[in-house]
Amino acid sequence: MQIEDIKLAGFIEITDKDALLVVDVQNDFLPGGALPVADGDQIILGINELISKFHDSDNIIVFTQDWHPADHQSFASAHLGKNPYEVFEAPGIGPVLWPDHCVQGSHGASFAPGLQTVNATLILQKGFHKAIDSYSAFLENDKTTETGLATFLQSLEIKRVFVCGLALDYCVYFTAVDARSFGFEVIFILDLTKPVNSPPDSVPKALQSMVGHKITFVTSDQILS
Ligand code: VGL
Ligand code: ZN
Repeated sequence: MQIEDIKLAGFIEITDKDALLVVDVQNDFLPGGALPVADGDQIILGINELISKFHDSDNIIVFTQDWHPADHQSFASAHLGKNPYEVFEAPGIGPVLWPDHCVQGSHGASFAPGLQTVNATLILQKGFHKAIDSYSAFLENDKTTETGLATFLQSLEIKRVFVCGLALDYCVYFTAVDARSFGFEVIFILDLTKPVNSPPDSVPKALQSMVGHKITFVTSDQILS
């Protein structure tokens, strides 16, 4: 399954039970960054427009930041003889190892230039446990440790989340699927996300899985306020 094969839902109106989740739009995931996503910079203006819509209607807006200690076990550099993007599986780590990226407090971990974060309701940092990665904004990769986001959104009576950001096949994908498992409806904004494409089948797998999890797909021009 490819992006072109996804069936779009049509127009969707934002209600007061909706939150916007902007996932990991950080320097290291932009072209030229440590873990570059092709055209990752091309989604920023569109995300800003969506942020404005959610802000104008007084909706919840959550930003996440990938936020790793310098010796994080998802980095190839933490494993003797291993290279970035090499296949690697350990509890809470994998399916591949990464270049050093989004180190806490670094320029690479900062939000992308121009991203409108001033109206954030919550900025959630994740991936800070040295031995456990967290692709998802809801649940760390041990599939047990919660980030607190589900409880936060539930306490605000949010029923549906709109997800966008970087990268389609990792943090946005796992955030979308975990949102479903916590009982939220999920609107996946296909034109406001870009993939890492590693390993090479990561995108078709992620798309297939999201279809199976009853996630709704739209493009940003179909979102009405
Ligand atoms: C991500 C790989 C490693 C992401 C984060 O934000 O999608 N991908 N860390
Ligand atoms: Zn990471």
